[in-house]
Amino acid sequence: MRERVVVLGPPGAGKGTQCKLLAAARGLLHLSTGDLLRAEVTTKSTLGQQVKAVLDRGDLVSDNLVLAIVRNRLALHREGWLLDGFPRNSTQAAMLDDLLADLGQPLQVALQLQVHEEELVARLLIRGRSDDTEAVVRKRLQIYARQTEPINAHYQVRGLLKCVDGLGSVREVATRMANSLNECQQGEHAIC
Ligand code: B4P
Repeated sequence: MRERVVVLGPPGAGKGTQCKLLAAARGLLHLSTGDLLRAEVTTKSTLGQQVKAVLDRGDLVSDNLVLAIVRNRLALHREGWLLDGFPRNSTQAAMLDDLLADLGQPLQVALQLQVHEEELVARLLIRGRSDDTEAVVRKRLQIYARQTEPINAHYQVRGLLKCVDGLGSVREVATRMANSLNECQQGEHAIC
């Protein structure tokens, strides 16, 4: 059966890097809300200009806008998917539960990539996107701690949270991610 997976973790943990590899290896849809928002920015539409201002501040874009993006894509794609960067707060987590119940596509696992703060800051400063200045990165990490990290508990109480060590080479982390998904496919309980 094709996997239905949420990938969680702080900014710079490597969610996008790992999701690209996993999606290619397992034939899954990779749905990155960050990439979709940045694509909107490049259209230079009015909405794109509003989104750019939010991204450059390091804030989160509105829940309804992000949900609309995710709903449209998942409704068209029932085969198996990786959600990268969504949900990012408890409202989005509840919205996703409702959406998946409507679509009849239950979540199989939430993989939580774990990386300590100094490594995150170093990686993002090297990445150097327009939202990767030190001040903006620190703000995004604060928002992560306040709004996103608490949703780990949302998945943990449902027995769906599995932690993956995000330190090491991209290849080493990819092997851990793949092993974690294989364990879930074999019916092992998700643990963190
Ligand atoms: P995202 O696009 O999701 O990006 P991210 O969290 O900053 O990075 P990610 O964890 O994917 O790290 P990456 O693989 O790139 O979010 C950007 C913004 O979009 C948010 O701040 C927010 O404003 C908005 N947004 C997105 N989703 C939203 C939502 N649901 N609701 C509201 N707003 C939303 O890796 C980082 C760097 O590390 C790369 O340079 C990579 O090459 C490097 N790297 C990766 N793995 C490594 C490894 N093992 N070792 C060394 N370097 C590594």
